[in-house]
Amino acid sequence: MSAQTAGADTLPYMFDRAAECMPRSELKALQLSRLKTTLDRAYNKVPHYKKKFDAANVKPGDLKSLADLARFPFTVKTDLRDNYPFGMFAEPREQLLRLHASSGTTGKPTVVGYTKADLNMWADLMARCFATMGARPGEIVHNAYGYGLFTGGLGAHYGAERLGCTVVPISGGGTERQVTLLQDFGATILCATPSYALNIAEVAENMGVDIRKLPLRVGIFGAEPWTDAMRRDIEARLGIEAIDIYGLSEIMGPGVACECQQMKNGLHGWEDHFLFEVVDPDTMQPKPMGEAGELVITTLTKEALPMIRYRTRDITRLSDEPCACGRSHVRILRVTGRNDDMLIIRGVNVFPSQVEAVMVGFPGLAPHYQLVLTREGALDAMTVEVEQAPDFKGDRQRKAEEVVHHIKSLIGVSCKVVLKAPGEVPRSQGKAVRVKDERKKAN
Ligand code: DLL
Repeated sequence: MSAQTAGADTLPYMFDRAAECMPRSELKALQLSRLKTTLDRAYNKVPHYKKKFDAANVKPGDLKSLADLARFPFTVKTDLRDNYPFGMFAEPREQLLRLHASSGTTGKPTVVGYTKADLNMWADLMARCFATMGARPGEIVHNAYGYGLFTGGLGAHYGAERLGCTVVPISGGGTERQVTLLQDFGATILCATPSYALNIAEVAENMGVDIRKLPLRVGIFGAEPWTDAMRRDIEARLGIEAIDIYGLSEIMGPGVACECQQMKNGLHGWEDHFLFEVVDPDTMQPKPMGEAGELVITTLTKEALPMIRYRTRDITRLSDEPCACGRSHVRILRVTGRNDDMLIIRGVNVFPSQVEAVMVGFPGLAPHYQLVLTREGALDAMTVEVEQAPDFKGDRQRKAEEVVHHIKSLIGVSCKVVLKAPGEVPRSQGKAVRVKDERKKAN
């Protein structure tokens, strides 16, 4: 594959125009043939899939159309845990060039593996994302995603190199040094979690560095849910354009989908390599295009770890409306949260991102917050701990009450709000911890 510049037409710069603008009928035909190969690979090479398909009484040969995929069983995170460490691999371990894993704080880690072809495909798709989000060959990419077992650091690293960028592999942490290197090297692209980007902005301010005056122009942010309110705040604080990128280790890592710089209105999901479905998480029935539900992804080209109908737990909607950027792939409309992150506060369902959307940008508040869960009798209660802005001079109690009313009127949930002094809410080095669960201690 090679990078292409815009021709006489008005299409933007793309890394792989033939794939990104493929007519939908061609995309569907490609998906069907790749899906057949993937189902064969899974059934014949992974005992877990053979057992699951046999139990559901389906064979790879039963797939005649894309709609037939609905007959095949789902795959869930515990399937990876139950087959720890290498039981889900469709290739002998000797054929794998790399392993990544989740942290495993709630049990055994989930392990994912890549063949040479898988790593190649990942680098190509990440290069495609970088170009889609506005990066160009020759730019300096400051990569503050964590390097290590987490897929963010190395995933972004090889994609940026593949596009022809100069990578600064700084990883997360050591924030003052990050600011110094942003000044000294003059990176134009920043890769980080949105919460860590805010941390960088704050440390720069404390160092007396006006980060908005640096050459930095685009931020490539993902790995955790974030809202448009947070986007506006980050853009103002860093003086950059903030763009959303999505991915998960079980499917590949970062680069499964990303926004285009032109529209920033939904993340193009690369349908030549993945098949996207949205299902009702209670009934597991497919949802029509445009309706919210759980995102389910099937890999179409992965060798080492084919994933059949993987339940991501991420809540989103799909859109097949054409995008003005010219790319033909379906869009994932922002991941608003995970269904396992949903809180039920005094009977009201609420996602942390809804609270974020209300608070970020609220006058007098800084964008640093945590939600503390406690038990009051039989019900869960929530205290929002949010920092006051450093220049806030008003009455803290009154400000807290204002926020309580605002949350109640916009999302219908009653909670307590505690205004914290600047610096009191822990800062993120990677994925932010938004919820502190103190319910178990109380029991
Ligand atoms: O977070 C991969 C990644 C790295 C994506 C860097 C983007 C940038 P995991 O650690 O396996 O992989 O976590 C995957 O993070 O299922 C979502 O719940 C969440 N997530 C990732 N990107 C976004 C996003 C990486 N843009 C889990 N918006 C996913 C909301 C996101 N949630």
